[in-house]
Amino acid sequence: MKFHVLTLFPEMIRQGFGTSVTGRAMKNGLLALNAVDIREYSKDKHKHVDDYPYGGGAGMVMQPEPIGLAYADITKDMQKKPRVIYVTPQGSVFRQSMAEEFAREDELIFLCGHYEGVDERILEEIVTDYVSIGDYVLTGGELPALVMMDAISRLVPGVLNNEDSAEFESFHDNLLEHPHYTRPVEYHGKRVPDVLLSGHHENIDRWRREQSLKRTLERRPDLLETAVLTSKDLEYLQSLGWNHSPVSENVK
Ligand code: 9D3
Repeated sequence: MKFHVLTLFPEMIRQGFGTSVTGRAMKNGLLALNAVDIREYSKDKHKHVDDYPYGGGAGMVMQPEPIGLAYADITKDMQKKPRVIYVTPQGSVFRQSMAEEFAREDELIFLCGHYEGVDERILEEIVTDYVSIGDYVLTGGELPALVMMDAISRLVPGVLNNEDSAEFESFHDNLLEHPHYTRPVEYHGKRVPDVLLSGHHENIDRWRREQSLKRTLERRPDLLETAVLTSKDLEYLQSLGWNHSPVSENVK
């Protein structure tokens, strides 16, 4: 997977992506990053890339020409037009299913906006997907681009070690994970739950399942709407006071 990022802050993208798992995958040749400074495509003697909005109003708008030239340069040797993701608060909210879809591409282009926005004409010309990471206001699109690239990268075959990739392939029934414990057996007066030390695997599995259910009910009750639940699970949830009539297809 090759990521191209059109940005005014290429160093932020390189720093963020070059560390940890994605950095290692770049060294292994599984991932590649081309962080492109839009300012380098400005024809202005002061390297301006923005101007006042037609019609008036606050702030500045990124001009179409530098972005168009940077895009032309990136795509000049490509066989087909790549998907171009404009990261914007006005986009669809990024989901795991979108990460899975984007991970099937060979190359992706991210466009990061700054100022009040980007001239609509270049967006109409090159953008294929408008994507946000959620309903909060950030200072720019660089962190959202990094978030999406991280989520996409771990789905590229070979990027994760075998242990972690086997884990995400296993089916979790759309529930949150149970709590985890390691040594010591007592920390600040709190003991590891006895069941985990018992060696009784059936009891351990049931305890973990119940912890997952309890945690999901407390923290993400919305997930229970689409969770895959057994009749035993339903009984346990009802003992916690959950009242919801499930859709029969989701009952295991
Ligand atoms: C000043 C007008 N703003 C309306 C709230 C527009 C605005 C544009 C661009 C506000 C913030 C930004 C910078 N953010 C992004 O480019 C961005 C973003 C975000 O802020 N939150 C969640 N996802 C994304 S994707 C890109």
